[in-house]
Amino acid sequence: SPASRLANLRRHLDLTEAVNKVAHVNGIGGSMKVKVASEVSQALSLGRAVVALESTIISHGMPYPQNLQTAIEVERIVRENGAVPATIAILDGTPCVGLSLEELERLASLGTSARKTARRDIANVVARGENGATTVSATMFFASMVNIPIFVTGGIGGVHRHGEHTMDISSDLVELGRTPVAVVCAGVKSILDIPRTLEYLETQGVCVAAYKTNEFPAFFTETSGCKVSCRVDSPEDCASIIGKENLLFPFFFVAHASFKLKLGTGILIAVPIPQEHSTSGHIIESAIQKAIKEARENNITGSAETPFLLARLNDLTGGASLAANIALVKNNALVGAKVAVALAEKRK
Ligand code: PSU
Ligand code: MN
Repeated sequence: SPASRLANLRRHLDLTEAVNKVAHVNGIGGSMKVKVASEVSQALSLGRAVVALESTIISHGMPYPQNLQTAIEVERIVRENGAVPATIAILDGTPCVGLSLEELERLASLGTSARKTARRDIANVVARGENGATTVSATMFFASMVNIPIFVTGGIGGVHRHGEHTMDISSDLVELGRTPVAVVCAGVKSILDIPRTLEYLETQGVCVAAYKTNEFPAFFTETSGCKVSCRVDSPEDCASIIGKENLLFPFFFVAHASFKLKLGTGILIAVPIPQEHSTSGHIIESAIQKAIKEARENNITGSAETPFLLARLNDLTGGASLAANIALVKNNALVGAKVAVALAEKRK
């Protein structure tokens, strides 16, 4: 009908305006630019499914060229399942939402010479015009800024072992407590203290949902011995929780706004590694013990610790940990894209 066409057009215009506005946001020293790829801003303006992806996993999480291959594969899986991928990174000081192939290549070959950028580093990297690979916390920040409700990664940061003494708790956990984005991951690695990580997420008010299981997965293995309070069994199930919990697209859902909970927190959707890739879990556990010992002996702490452990783990397992890592990220991309599509369906 003409009325519904008009409503659709208005919705489109409102959102286009909202997305374009994001192009200039107030930052340090006045305003700063955020570059949103046209494919991404178009999908957002039409209310289509978009999946955000982080970039520290590319620069610091995997070696070249597997990092580039994986980044490309993950984007392809997202597309094949009906969503638009938006890899997020800071290039020459400009936060970018959605990277071209050339930009992906650049980031992948920069590797660890790109700066690992968590929330605390964003202003610094932007001010200095540096290249920043965004961690889960910084990626959530930008995804939320442009209204992308869902983000896929491999593993998130957590409470480090002995974190009760060092206070090394990843800013990813605090971000989940204050930014309304759903994060799909394969749990956290046992390089971290998993029970304390879950306690901290509870303190932050974060819903931790395990996908088709009652247990929180431990990245390389399907189980961690820790139960979660929420089990989800389908993409639609995930979408209904995300839709209840967070305010999506306030621009045209004004009438519905009062029915949303507007909790303002993120949601963690933990998807276990596919069974056929989890067999090497026990080999990996002994390598983890060794890598942690080496980190202590070499006094590697703070933001350097996670990249160090990931690289050592890969060496010590003869590449097995990398293969498992790649397999689970791809699986997360599949699930995340389906959740994004289910969310977009709900908005129609
Ligand atoms: N865990 C992984 N792979 C990764 C990371 C964590 O299995 O690449 C990266 C993510 O970008 C995550 C960050 O957000 O490390 C956490 O770092 P830290 O522990 O310094 O907060
Ligand atoms: Mn840390």
